[in-house]
Amino acid sequence: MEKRYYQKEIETASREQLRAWQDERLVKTVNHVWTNNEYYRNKMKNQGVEPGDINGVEDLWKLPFLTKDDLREAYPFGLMSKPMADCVRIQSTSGTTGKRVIAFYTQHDIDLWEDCCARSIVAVGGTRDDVCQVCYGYGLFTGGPGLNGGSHKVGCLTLPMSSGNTDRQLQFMTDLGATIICCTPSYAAYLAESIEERGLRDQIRLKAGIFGAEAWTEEMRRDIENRLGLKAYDIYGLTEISGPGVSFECEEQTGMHINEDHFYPEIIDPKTGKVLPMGSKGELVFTSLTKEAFPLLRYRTKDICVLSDKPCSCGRTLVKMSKPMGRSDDMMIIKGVNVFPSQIEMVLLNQGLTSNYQIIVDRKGSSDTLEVLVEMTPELFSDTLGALTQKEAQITEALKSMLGIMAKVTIVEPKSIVRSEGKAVRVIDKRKLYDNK
Ligand code: DLL
Repeated sequence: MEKRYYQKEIETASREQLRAWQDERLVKTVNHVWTNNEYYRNKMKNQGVEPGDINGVEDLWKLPFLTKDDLREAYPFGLMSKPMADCVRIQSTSGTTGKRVIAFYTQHDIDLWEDCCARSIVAVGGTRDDVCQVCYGYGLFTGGPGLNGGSHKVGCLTLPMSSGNTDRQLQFMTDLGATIICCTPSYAAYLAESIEERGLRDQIRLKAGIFGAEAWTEEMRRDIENRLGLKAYDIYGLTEISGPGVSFECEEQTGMHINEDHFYPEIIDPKTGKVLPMGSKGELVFTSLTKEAFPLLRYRTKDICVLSDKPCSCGRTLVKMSKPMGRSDDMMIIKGVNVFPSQIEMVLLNQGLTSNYQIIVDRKGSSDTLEVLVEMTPELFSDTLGALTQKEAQITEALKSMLGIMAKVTIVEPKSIVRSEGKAVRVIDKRKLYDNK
């Protein structure tokens, strides 16, 4: 693929230049929040730190962390750092794990966020000749608006589909010859299935997919690439920090380049808060360097990953983050063992099954139980009952060697697991019901 960048001078800048931008922008951001935001000023005072103590990113450790609890406490306006009159938009999280987070944007904030999304589209080969179908949700969710703005900036013909209505998605995809698709990986898998069922594979022109907003494995990447005949690229982001495009994958497909001129990353030990050296696994923390309305300093994402500053063949000098290995939130402790849904997904796909699965965790007496429901594939459908039982036993064995604990595996009928149009809900943890009582 021809090497192309949306903002070459930034994406391929020397590390010294990047550091100079980061230092300067951090100092500016710290002064901005100190002057314009009481919540921050108090937080910094409590930590005994003043703007004069921060001369660059080497002083970042002096600043307090910010967590989702701060965002809840300051809800809705407490972390807004520009007058309401300067803000032009909000976006919000779905609020599944508590109160919603509302993020505010000035026009300048939106402009820079859309640049980040444009970098991702160009990195997957997007140009003004492309037709970009955006099927992330529009509205409060950042996925649709972010990629929509990025697609405009690149000059693609943008199809603002939003999520759902699969028949309409496929009609536009085929009639208009979409070449790039943006959606969650679970919805991409569902679209692939629907295309196979309708016999539309020959009419699909997709060359690249920009998939993110939820955890997905390399196995799932290969599955989607084979079934949709495209290259599948990862994109990461979170509402608090702006939305999609905090980091994005390039042609190497080995991790996501962080837009470090806007977001400064740190990896910390989630237990002690200690900053860990490059290459260590830990919790990702971001400091926004250019945001005006809703700047966040040292925001703990709860996403566990590894950073890498190894040179990339694409020519970008921006450090890369690995796929998040699950959120510290997502991690289940079952029978005392740490289990991530992604480990289960990896086993299922390696066993020739699909990503149509569900994990049910429960408690019988004082003991935890783990049940995995996975849908039959067409090949298994024709098998005898004996063969199915054998397959279940094989999966149970593979899960045991991956996780170290026993799971009850049931192969269920095709289409019996609900398909997702946005972020898939893979885990039902019934234990939470008892704990919340
Ligand atoms: O999911 C923003 C987004 C939209 C990203 C579209 C990519 C594409 P939130 O709803 O605030 O924002 O959820 C943020 O989703 O902290 C991660 O745990 C998870 N996440 C996002 N991207 C990825 C990814 C959007 N590529 C939370 N891989 C984050 C794994 C992801 N997890």
